[in-house]
Amino acid sequence: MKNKIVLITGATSGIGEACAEKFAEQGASLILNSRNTAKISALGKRLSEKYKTNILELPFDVRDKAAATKAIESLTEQWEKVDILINNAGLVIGVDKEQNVNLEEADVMIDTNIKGLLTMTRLIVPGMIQRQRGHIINIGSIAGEYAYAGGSVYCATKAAVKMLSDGLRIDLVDTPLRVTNIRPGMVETNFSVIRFRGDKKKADTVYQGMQPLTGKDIAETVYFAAAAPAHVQIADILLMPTNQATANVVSRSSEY
Ligand code: NDP
Ligand code: 8X3
Repeated sequence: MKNKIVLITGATSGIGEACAEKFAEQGASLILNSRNTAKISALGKRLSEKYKTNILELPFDVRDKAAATKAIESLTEQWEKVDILINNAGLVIGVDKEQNVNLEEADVMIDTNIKGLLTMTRLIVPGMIQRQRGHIINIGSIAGEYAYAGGSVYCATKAAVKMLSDGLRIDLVDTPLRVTNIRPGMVETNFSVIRFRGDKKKADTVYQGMQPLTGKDIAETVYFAAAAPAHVQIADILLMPTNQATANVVSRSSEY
């Protein structure tokens, strides 16, 4: 991964942070994004000291098209040739039934998980085509395949990520660019804390009696796809804990 530039959205927590660690360890230069400037700086400092790798801090909200455009247009020659875009920023809020959903919260999920991902793709991929080099790795979800109670808006956004990934792969078929959709099942990160609007106790119950995946497990899979030889396109990976079978079929009987 030496000399590769990797842009990670949502890099300051969970899966994004684990990807940042993995790619830094492998010598890539990193562009770190999320909305939290202080967290980006702390992560950037930690990774550059530990791995002596180049880091660019690029805070913005992926929902804000103008801010995203300004940030990408501000990239200097050293940073503008992004090799790998990891579209990871995303979230779920609430477990409300579809008929009771808070429409503002639904907008946040749709604007982040679908429109933010599309904005980043639109801003980065034309340059990759010009350079005839690049890999777009979208973080989808098992939730894009199976709807579950109280999750329909989130599930719909991740179904959209699958279609945006498949569609982009078709649109880039005559180029050397690759598109990967990574679809994790349950991963213990800050994800469920956000889902339960900051209630950590409730979030912990999601993973009780079973061993969830970690951000590191997903980062290893993302790296596997990124490190495959140029003629190999890992199109889609569904991975989940051993005791999970669908989005909501989980065995909690195991002794973990
Ligand atoms: P975390 O909550 O731990 O991390 C989410 C990251 O996204 C944070 O860095 C957050 O930082 C950032 N983020 C959120 N909104 C925005 C925004 N508008 N603009 C820029 N950055 C943003 O969750 P995960 O690591 O679990 O989630 C990462 C991805 O993985 C998401 O797309 C999620 O849907 C997906 N996923 C998660 C699974 C799980 O079980 N955890 C399973 C399957 C998929 P900040 O809020 O500071 O901006
Ligand atoms: C997160 C996975 O199915 O637990 O994308 O909501 S799920």
